[in-house]
Amino acid sequence: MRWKRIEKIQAKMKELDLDGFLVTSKENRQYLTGFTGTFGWVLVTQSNVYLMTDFRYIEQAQQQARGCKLVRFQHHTPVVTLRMLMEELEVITLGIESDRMTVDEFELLANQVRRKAITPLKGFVDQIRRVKDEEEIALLARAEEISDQALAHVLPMIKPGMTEREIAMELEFQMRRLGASGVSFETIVASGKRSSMPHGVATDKKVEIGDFITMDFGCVYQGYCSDITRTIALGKVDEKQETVYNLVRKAQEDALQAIKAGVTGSEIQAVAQNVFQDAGYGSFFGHGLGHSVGLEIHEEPRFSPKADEVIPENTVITVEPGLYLPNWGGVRIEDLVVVKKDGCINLTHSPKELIIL
Ligand SMILES: [Mn+2]
Repeated sequence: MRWKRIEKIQAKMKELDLDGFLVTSKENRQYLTGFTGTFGWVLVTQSNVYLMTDFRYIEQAQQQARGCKLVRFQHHTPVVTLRMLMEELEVITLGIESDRMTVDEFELLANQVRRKAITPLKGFVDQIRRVKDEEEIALLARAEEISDQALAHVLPMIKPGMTEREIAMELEFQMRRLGASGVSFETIVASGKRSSMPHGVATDKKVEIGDFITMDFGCVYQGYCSDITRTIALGKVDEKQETVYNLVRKAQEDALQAIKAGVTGSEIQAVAQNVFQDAGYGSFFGHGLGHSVGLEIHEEPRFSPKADEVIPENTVITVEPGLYLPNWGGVRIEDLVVVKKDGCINLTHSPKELIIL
């Protein structure tokens, strides 16, 4: 049980006059209870936390969700079980995760619970998840370390003729070997001209001498995601490749220097954008500079041109500038950092000088 997190939910419920808050999403369920099973609903009230799940997960829930009251879905459907529990607890007003529920689930719920008693809430738990606690930062650091170690292991294996898919598989295998439960998103390995596609997932293309190879990958470790990108060259580079690489590296370095609690996401975006602009490459960077990472790979807050909110201390966020020149290639470098009062702590330790294998 994560009491500090639950207390924050209960305080927000009080403000909105909610007797209960229903959690239906996997990540928020784990965040509030510790339970990692794929099926279960959580009902938070002012006095208790109820975890409803089925036969398959009872034993796991007992072990993981200590302090929760367990309710087994048995003779009734989940919505009927919930309605009965709400009656028993005299829960009248109910908040739900409007951004994590299907229309079908909502209709089923509204058939059981008076529609007027339901308050759809967007990002209710996510708002709290923006700032990571110590335990979360430790898990994110380990997840990122696993990715660092996998890259160090795989770099010496990369040879001309190896396919992008083979490189991706090696990275994924090493991360699993080091304790990851899986990948946090589909591994991107984009080489040669394909590296101009920011999200070019690995194909059967063979890597060749003179290619840039962009590897963007991450793992899930105890529920927490990692995210790293490195671009390396194979055999040799020409002058233009070196210029583009150094620009991306400078943009990232300047952004890293500027990050601290209290700045806005758009300010940091502008730092990187200005480096590219000044060099005449402004139009080749077209995505956000970074996103927060936690139980999900893409969380708020972000670095983007539209992000006007300030970044709070203990946000864990990526810094990933890139340049993409169509029909030529591209470079991206991505680190994961913890935002602090007067700077940031980099969780990524893979080298950033241009590696030519
Ligand atoms: Mn990323």
